[in-house]
Amino acid sequence: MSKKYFGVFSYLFQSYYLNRGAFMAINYEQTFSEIPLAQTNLDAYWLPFTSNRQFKDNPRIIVSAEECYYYDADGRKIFDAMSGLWCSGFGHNRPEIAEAVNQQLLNLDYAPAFQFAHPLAIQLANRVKEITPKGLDQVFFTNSGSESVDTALKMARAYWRAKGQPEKSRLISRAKGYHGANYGGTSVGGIEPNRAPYGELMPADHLPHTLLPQNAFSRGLPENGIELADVLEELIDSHGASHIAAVIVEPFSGSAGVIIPPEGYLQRLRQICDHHDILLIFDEVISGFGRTGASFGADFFGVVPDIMCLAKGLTNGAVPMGAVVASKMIYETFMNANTPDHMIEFPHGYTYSGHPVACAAGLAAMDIFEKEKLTDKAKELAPHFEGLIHGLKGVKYITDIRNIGLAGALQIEPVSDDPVRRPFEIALACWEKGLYVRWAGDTICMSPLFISEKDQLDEAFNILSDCLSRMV
Ligand code: PXG
Ligand code: PLP
Repeated sequence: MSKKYFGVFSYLFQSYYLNRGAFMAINYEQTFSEIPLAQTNLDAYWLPFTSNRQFKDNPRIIVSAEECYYYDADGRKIFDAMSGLWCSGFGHNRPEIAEAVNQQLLNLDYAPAFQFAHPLAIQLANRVKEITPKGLDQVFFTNSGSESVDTALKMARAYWRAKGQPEKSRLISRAKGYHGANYGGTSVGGIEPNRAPYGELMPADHLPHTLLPQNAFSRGLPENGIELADVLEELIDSHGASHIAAVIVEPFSGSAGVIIPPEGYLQRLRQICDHHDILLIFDEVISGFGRTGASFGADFFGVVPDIMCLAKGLTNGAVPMGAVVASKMIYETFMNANTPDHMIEFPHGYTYSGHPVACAAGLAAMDIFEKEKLTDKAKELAPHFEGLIHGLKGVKYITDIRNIGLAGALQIEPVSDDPVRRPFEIALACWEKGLYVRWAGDTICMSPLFISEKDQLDEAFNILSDCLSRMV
């Protein structure tokens, strides 16, 4: 074996053995000694949602994690102020999840998802039903948020067909919404750069976003803009309610930079949907499982949708998994559609829907979520986070600051006509100083872990503030 390949294998081998037990001490020096060889082999890897050329010139390689920290290939300890990608709020490398996954792999690695079930999928469906708002009773498993969204859109359209109203097929979403990267989600998505490269997508109408200048620097829910929900009435007037299947929105927009709906806005959408017999879908991939300081965005805002999309926190990000939770009315409509019992009511699903290993991770994550009352933890920490993020008001180039629960964003003034450059430079400067924040469009986003300590957040904001002050 050539030295180069030996180096890579030896690194992988060492990382595996050094990381396999969360209780084992991590020997960083040894782990990282072979990393530079791994870095030379980046060619084959096409990274998702990444500036690949810049990355390959200056790779950021994360090799291990523990609680609220990442460790990179140079042995640096980095505070994770993003819960990975909004998904690992309960703490990295939870031994309970690792143990459950390990046991499951030794007991039942895979079971066919179509026409068969296994006990953990049934248990997890019941757990998700219990934890989600009353009225959302039927749980359909997917492998990601993107699959949850495409599942929900197909479910909504098939629901109206099952009811004998096939013309109710149009979908309405919102500008600046993010609904994953699959075809349906890209079509209803409202972040233009994510749509532009693909030409014609599925037809969808977009409500206006709720990012109003008069709401800049609101703490929590902004006051102005409830009337923006009434644009839904205009879309209904132009298409006719009899042609509209569903409205899909995030309770708060995460990816576009934590855009929070004004007071009463989601209630108004719910009223309009009820009045015109249109389904309301909440995409809670980010807002679910405690991020707002309530269990779900639906609980935070006091609005229950007909269908909810979940992922991320369901397994604490440890194993890919998503779920769609629908009302009994929707499920019963499929069941009562007058087809013989041996016919498939909803011809949809994935090889790995309800995968046994993902279910094991999900059940362990739900145990942690409930036993450690992590929603309460997020709620308790949220005012401290709010104080810190709004403490940056007045710093140059920050044109808005928004927050909800343990999610927040800084809006950064563009450099001439390039809105991305400055957030990118700020986040890279933070990374160099041991802090991971996310740069997305013209924003810097933060979504710290629920188990973060106040002094860890204080330190993170010191670094951020220092990096912001050095920007030219
Ligand atoms: N819906 C919403 C509301 C999301 O936030 C998805 C669907 C898609 O989930 P998957 O698991 O297919 O990625 C998401 C995912 C970011 C960022 O920093 C956001 C997401 C994913 C990665 C990065 O804005 N959201
Ligand atoms: N493409 C082909 C050729 C397949 O056979 C399948 C599944 O059987 C898929 C795509 C979908 O894969 P998945 O079920 O993992 O989403």
